[in-house]
Amino acid sequence: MAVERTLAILKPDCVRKNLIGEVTRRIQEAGFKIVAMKLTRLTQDTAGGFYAVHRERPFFGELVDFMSSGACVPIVLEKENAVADYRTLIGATNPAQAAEGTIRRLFADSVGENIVHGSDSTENAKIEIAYFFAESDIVANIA
Ligand code: ABT
Ligand code: MG
Repeated sequence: MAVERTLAILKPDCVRKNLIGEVTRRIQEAGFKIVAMKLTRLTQDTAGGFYAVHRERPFFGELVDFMSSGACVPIVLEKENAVADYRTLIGATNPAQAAEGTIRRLFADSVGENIVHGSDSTENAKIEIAYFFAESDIVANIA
């Protein structure tokens, strides 16, 4: 299997609940290597740009309000099969339907406030990583 990168975001609800450490620990224990990470706050514009594919959906306004409501933590993760394995680790979009033991099942309140983001394909991972990080921000080959 190929080594891939994926974009995780610890969303504003994760930061507000003081779960940055807890969620990051679970990600690392699952074998993902952190190769870039920062604390930032999205604006309505940058949150809307990130979720542009959902622009026409009825929940878009709430999604943008939520994602710009506080700080978040974008993280670039590296691992074999990272995109699919990270989606498995976080669980389904709706925490009520997420598998037992997944990050969303454990910590998320609702489909709209679901603790973490994960890229859904390697193509989107590349686009999403570039949305937050320059290639020079990514620390490759750390032990
Ligand atoms: P993200 O990792 O945030 O992209 O979530 P995921 O890929 O699991 O699910 P998608 B479909 O991409 O949802 C994007 C965000 O929109 C919210 N949402 C989605 C709703 O609020 N209501 C809905 O009916 C659906 C389908 C959930 C996601 N994020 N947040 N925050
Ligand atoms: Mg998505």
